[in-house]
Amino acid sequence: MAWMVCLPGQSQQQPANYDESKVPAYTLPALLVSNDGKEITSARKWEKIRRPEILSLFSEQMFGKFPKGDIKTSYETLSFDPDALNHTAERKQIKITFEKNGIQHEATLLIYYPKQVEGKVPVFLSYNYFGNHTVNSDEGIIITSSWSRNDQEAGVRNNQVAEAPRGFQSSRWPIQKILDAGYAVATACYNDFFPDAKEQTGNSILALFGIQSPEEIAPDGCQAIGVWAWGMSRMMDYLEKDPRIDADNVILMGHSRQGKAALWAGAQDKRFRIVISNDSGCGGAALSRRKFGETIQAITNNFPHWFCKNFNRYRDNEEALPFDQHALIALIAPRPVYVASAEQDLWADPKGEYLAAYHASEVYRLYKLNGLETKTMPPLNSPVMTNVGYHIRTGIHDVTDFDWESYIQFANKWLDK
Ligand code: GTR
Repeated sequence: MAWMVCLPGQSQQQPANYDESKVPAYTLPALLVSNDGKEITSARKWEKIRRPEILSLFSEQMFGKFPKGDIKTSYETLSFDPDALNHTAERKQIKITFEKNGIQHEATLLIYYPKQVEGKVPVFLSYNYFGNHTVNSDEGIIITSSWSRNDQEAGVRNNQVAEAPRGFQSSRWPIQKILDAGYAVATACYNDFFPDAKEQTGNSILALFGIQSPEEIAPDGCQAIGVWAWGMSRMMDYLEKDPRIDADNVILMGHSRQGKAALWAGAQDKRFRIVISNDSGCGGAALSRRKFGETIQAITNNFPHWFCKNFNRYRDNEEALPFDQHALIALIAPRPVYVASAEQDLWADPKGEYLAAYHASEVYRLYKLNGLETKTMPPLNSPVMTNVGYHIRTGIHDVTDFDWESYIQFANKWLDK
């Protein structure tokens, strides 16, 4: 079946550890001690001293910096249907054009608004993997990206390859359920910003800065994840201008590699009111030092175009990292954050995801907010909904109705509605 999504782990060459007893002993870098040894005892000190330190470490050592310089952005409404999805939704599609140095780059944003709610609505914002038309079989969705992982392997782009079938990702996008709960849904294909393959730098947003290949990127310059995170903020820029969107209540959700990008975007851009990491694993919510499942060695081998080159320093050298992924989650405080794992998704290290969220909770407590209280993971399918939310559900690496139902419940609980 040509359109089967490759399960994580299938393409790895390195043997992975799945034995809890072989997890090395490790010490996490302290969240509440500054680089020069000062104790961080208040939310104010966290925001003034420690948060900026951690943010620059992630940007210099892991995700990389987005290039400096203005980009001209314009928006064009490609279509508006006041009566979509069996009269339950309005559908809008917007072309966002980025321009610099005479080069243009486009992304297409698809938004469904719940018709039963008048005025401004909160929104779930999330990238899709295979093109907007794959999230629902709605014939009105403009085909945007024909990139697939298969195409990525082949290294060919648009038009030259078959399009992903309309609606084939709809099990991951219960749009009706989200609309019924009173939320809008906004999505664009992540390949619009950086096609997810090696050697695609020249087809990414980085080309606007004259960058055509990885060789032209500085050791602390961003690649795909940095660009995807940047793109999430650019979609947020549009949502802020949309009269139907309550831009104070934008929930950013990302699955897997996009979950890594969502955490990074949420860490940098405080406009995101809630951030959700679905099965984000290594380089996302999972602690690197556990070396359980996917490791820095494996991820940087398989995906050399995701992180900045400095991150290669930590291949099989996790102890040297000046942070671990609990610090990434902590950067989202005091905004609610939700980390979700799947029982069979061992490649993403569910326990490492839980522990990172648990350790990040320390920063939430500085704000007098509740986080995860215990190192023991909750039972299967039993979400914890403190300011740091968490669940581990039965099943594989995926996005399911259970995940979405939990995210809706979490948003209902924490948004100013
Ligand atoms: C895997 C990768 C993971 C995860 C996943 C996905 O191949 O090793 O880090 O991001 O893909 O994005 O589905």
